[in-house]
Amino acid sequence: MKDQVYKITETAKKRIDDAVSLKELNDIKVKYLGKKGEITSLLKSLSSLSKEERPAMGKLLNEKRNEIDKLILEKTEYLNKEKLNIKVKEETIDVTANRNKHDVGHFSLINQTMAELEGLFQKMGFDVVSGPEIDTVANVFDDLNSPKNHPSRDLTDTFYLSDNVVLRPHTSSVQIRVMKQGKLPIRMVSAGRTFRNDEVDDTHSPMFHQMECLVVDEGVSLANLKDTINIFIKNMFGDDVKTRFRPHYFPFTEPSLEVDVTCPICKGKGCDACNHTGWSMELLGAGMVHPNVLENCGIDSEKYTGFAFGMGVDRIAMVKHGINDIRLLYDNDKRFIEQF
Ligand code: FA5
Repeated sequence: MKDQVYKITETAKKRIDDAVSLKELNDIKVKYLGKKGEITSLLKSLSSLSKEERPAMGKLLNEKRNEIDKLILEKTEYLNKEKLNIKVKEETIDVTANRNKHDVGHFSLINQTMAELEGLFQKMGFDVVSGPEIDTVANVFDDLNSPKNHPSRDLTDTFYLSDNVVLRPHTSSVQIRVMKQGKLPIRMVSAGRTFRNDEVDDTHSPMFHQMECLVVDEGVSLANLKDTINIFIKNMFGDDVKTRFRPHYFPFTEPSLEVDVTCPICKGKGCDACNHTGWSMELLGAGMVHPNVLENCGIDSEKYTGFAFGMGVDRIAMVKHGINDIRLLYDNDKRFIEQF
């Protein structure tokens, strides 16, 4: 019986060693240690042995049963680990995969338009400068020659943070800041946010964007102003777009003009985008810098002249892209944003 026990154990050990699946291991366990297993059967047959032989054989069988059980357990752990390793390898997450599934954002149409305008003016030799969105009443109104009773100074038009500090209602305050630095000649543009207590409608927003342009030098004329505007309009909207200059009034320029263009969508024939007028909405205010403004900034108005204009960036974007409601620029509707 002893030989038989060793033989069974050796065969069991070899089969455990060769096993490649948990199912195989389970079968081995049943075959040797199960209810009717070979080792179990031998244990059951101990009663047929003599009293003297029984203890030693019982001890041996128990040792071999424990040995086989331990080997099956170890092999089970090994196979489980191997299974996990294969799974980890197969399921490794490739963080570079499917990258096109994620949406990539981009600059808003307003920022794209401001960058395009700045690039255009830089090519024409202008400096790009920035100015604060909160400014003094002096920079925003007084030094721009605005009379104390001018309606734009009213609380119903301008957001006051205190008696002397406002959210700038136009970028013209940057003109004053640059002129006061005293470096001449000046050729600059400055774009950014502006704020007015305006009712929201298709073409008005209480927060909108302007770009200011200022040139101060000896011999600057209205012809230079018109020429500069024409060049930038054609570059922005196309060669076939015509510019219209209408007389206007601003306290800080004399003479003053308002400017619009033929609708770039229908080329002036009339379409939905221009309400069938053939003309864009008003795009910008312009004029020759008032001598009082030059003097307020310490510039000799007998020697120097200048022109300036301030355009609505939102409206430039609207006219260029045929957008008929300014609110679309601020709604953050992806269907709209994705078009640009
Ligand atoms: C001015 O703001 C002057 N500072 C422009 C100027 C500068 C004139 C330098 C002369 C010399 P105006 O209020 O017209 O002008 O505004 C200029 C442009 O800003 C308008 O033509 C329009 O395009 C835009 N704009 C004005 N108010 C709004 C608003 N509430 N929403 C959107 N765009 C506006």
